[in-house]
Amino acid sequence: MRTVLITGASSGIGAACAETLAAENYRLLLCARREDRLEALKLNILRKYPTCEIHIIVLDVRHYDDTASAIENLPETWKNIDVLINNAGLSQGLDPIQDGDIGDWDRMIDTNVKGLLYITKSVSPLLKKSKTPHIINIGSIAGKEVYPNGNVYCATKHAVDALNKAMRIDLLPFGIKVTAVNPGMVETEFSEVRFKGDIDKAKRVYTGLIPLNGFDIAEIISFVLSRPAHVNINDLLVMPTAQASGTIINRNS
Ligand code: NDP
Ligand code: 8X3
Repeated sequence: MRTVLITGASSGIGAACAETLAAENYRLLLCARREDRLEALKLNILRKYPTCEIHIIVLDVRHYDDTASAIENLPETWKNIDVLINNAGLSQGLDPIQDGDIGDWDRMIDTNVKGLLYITKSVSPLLKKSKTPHIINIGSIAGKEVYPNGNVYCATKHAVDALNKAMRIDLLPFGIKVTAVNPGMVETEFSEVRFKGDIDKAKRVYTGLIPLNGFDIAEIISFVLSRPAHVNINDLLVMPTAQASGTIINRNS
């Protein structure tokens, strides 16, 4: 039975990964800041899969000391981590660079880049002991191209792209698989967070097309994780059929 640690498990792609991997007999370490959401997800999964083992980690990945000590203080039975899904992340604001909000920039850089690094550094020693170690980094189409007003969010996802390649090199001697999964538009709480609770504005992002949903991404991650030991998918870009690039979208599909 493999153990997976999922960051950003309280919502969207991370929550869908938790449910999908529970169905495949994974033991789940669920990490996010909102404990009530993680508890609700745990109950929901246990209703469907009563024998699933689940441990909750309430954590803000922006703080290195908290991250390191949360991993260090895991019960011994939860230290056999096989898979890390670096999914926690966010976008804040969609403004031209000259009007950008410093707080927004800090939150994105601290979460999407530094948080990903902190959790990876903390979990890597445990992954080295696994027979089937694998890190999945959730990047984005925003890590492959830059779109108007995407500036800092795009920069953080380009950093994830670079770190994915760097991890692949540095962790190669330990047999740790490293994969980037880069989605286009996925309807989650992402746009609500980007537009700071403006639900109408968030909904308009997905008007006139069928976006991806969290389970579309979770199924792909499940496929990536189920390849034979000698096969690694390095980098994967997935978009709704109605999306051709960060900005070219067919809204009448
Ligand atoms: P959601 O807003 O639905 O989920 C984001 C998750 O990240 C939440 O569980 C949130 O939990 C967690 N999170 C945010 N900040 C922190 C933090 N400081 N510490 C710990 N956890 C944190 O969005 P998505 O599911 O869409 O996003 C997941 C990932 O997918 C992100 O990295 C995003 O950039 C990426 N992505 C999303 C796309 C989309 O269109 N939706 C497309 C491409 C990539 P909590 O608030 O409880 O801490
Ligand atoms: C999220 C998708 O298109 O807003 O990473 O960059 S997008």
